[in-house]
Amino acid sequence: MTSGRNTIGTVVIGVIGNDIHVVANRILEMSLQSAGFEVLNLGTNVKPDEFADAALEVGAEAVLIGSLNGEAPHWCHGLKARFAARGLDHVKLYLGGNVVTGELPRDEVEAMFTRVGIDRVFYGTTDFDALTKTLRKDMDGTAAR
Ligand code: B12
Repeated sequence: MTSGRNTIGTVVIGVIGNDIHVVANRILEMSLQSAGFEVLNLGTNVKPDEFADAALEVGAEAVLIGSLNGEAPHWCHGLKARFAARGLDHVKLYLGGNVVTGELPRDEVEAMFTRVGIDRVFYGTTDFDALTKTLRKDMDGTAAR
């Protein structure tokens, strides 16, 4: 984690489940740090409770979850409740990557995950600059739903 001074907010990132794809996770960490966020990177193979525990520990305003191996529907089920159980309903949950197996229409994928409490779904190739802009707006309360 970087030094806590002069940052615009704290976020937790990681790759959920039994997922070892690490490349985007490292790039995302660097993008967020250079955009001015304080980042706790949990790395790969992160279980749902570990995300929630880490968010509680560092007072994160958002948790950015990667999933590349197609298992996101399984791992995201019940995720929001784990945050709620720790009094973290306000924490924004972002999900990105190859979040389903194979390819599905984007709106179908977004609906699948918003139904289980994910606030922002980024399906497939993602512009991390655009992502950090959305994150910034979510943190200062000016984002559109
Ligand atoms: C390298 C690689 C591996 C390496 C991983 C090495 C490592 N430690 O990282 C190895 C060989 C180990 C591997 C293993 C497996 N892999 Co693999 N792998 C890839 C590959 C070729 C490249 C991934 C990569 O690094 N891309 C570069 C990064 C920068 O791009 P990216 O990961 O796509 O990330 C972008 C977006 O997804 C998004 N994004 C990613 N993370 C996040 C997070 C957030 C918060 C946000 C907002 C956005 C976001 O933004 C990024 C920039 O656009 C892809 C195919 C491909 N060409 O994409 C398959 C791929 C991801 N693998 C796949 C699979 C199935 C597997 C295995 C299950 C194969 C197997 N049967 O064993 C295992 C998984 C084992 C496990 N436990 O997870 C599938 C997933 C299929 C799906 N989801 O439908 C893919 C898509 C290949 C395919 N076409 O079938 N893999």
